[in-house]
Amino acid sequence: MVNKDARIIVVGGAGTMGSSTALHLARRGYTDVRVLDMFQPPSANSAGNDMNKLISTQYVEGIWGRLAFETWDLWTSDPLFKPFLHAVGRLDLASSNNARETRLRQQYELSKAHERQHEVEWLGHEQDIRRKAPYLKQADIEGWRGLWVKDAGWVAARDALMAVGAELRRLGVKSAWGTSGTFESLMLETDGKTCVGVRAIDGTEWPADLVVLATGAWSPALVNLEGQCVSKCWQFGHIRLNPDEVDALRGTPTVYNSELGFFMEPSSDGVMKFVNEFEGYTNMSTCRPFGSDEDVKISVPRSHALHPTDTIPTEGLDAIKKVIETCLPQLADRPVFDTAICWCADSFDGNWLLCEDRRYRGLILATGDSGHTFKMLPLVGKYVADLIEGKLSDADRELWKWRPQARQADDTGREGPQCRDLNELSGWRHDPDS
Ligand code: FAD
Ligand code: FSA
Repeated sequence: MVNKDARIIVVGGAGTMGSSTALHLARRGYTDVRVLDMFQPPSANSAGNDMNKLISTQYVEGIWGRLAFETWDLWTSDPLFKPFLHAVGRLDLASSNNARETRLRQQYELSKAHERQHEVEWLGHEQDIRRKAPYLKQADIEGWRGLWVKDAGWVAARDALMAVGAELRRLGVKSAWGTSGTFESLMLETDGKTCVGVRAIDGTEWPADLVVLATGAWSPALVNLEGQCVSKCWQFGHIRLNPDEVDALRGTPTVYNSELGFFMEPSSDGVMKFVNEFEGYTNMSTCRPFGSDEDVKISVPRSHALHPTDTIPTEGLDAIKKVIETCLPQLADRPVFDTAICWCADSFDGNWLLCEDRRYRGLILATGDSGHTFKMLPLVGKYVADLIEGKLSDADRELWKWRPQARQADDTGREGPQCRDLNELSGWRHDPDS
């Protein structure tokens, strides 16, 4: 059991899992919590630093089904999070009669039967889709089918991260940003097995009784995770709408198609984000994570915040334009601006790596992803705090355990073939000196 006055450091504490962890710890009365991060909230390096993110409760089955309802309940009730939820519903669509459609149909059947989820509708014909979503009247959706779910929508992601950061300050959580907040290594006891703090890249030492590593896509490059997570990136871009176009899309359900991409209504000042869906890219590089006694070649994030002249691969830009052309052809002539790459640390099975590190006593890992942890912002820290307090259920502990042996399972929880490397692609890298 950890005492309430234990010194707890959360590395990555201005990101999604880290700020949620610090929030839950502070709310439970821990008095000496400090967040470290390269950037202050909303961290410019966080995958969550984005105008909006999808949220949905349609998964129903398994762990993500349970978590989706739990997090929905927090977004709809917790005064800290409520202002950032836009419960506009979701259209989850498949372009053709394939496995994806079968899965959506299963989700529909399961949802109808679920005690919590009756407000779903099967849209078995493109006319059903257009009736539900008149804003898709010009869309090229012949043969599309899918699901409408009411308890879904989007969250104002960057604003929510910022609000959590402000709440952490109000609750007395300490912080360090910039070079003194940037993790370089763990500090270990002479036994080499007990973690006693964190050393930052400027040499600052932060002694701690407990360290939580919640560094998202950077985690595998910082601490040797023995291949359990792979950093991968996705991309997005924006277009500008006039006030009439904004009005026409206001409050409309989010649109998602796993073979194409997704979008949400524009902001009130006319900025609309589009994301293409695909299997992600790696950025293979040489590095030496803490705990590794030799250099390793793994995927390492190259972030937009640290490389602001980078854009996105040409094929990615084309794929984003295809989402617009297909769904909202009347907007297809708009220039796509503010394109950026965004990084996640995918675990091989799509579940969190949320456990005590077996190698270093006093180190908790709160990382691993499957691309939908932003919607868990109000919730994920509860589970980290439960882990710290020894309250995690056996089933959850088993699901999120340290599990390098299971890497061969070959179940990424993702669709699509093996992903490609950014360095094979053109159009995105614009180093000022090249
Ligand atoms: P992050 O939020 O990225 O936090 C990691 C933190 O670690 C950052 O603040 C970073 O600055 C910090 N850090 C890194 N290195 C160091 C260091 N050396 N020292 C100190 N701090 C460090 N999820 C959804 O739920 N819905 C969506 O619609 C959705 N859309 C997405 C779209 C895109 C294009 C992408 C890329 C992701 C999307 N996601 C979505 C996924 C979601 O953003 C991630 O699952 C989530 O943000 C991951 O949280 P995290 O805490 O693990 O990482
Ligand atoms: O339904 C969702 O919440 C989609 S999350 C969005 C997403 O694009 C992933 O689908 C993608 O694979 C990647 O992780 C980026 O985020």
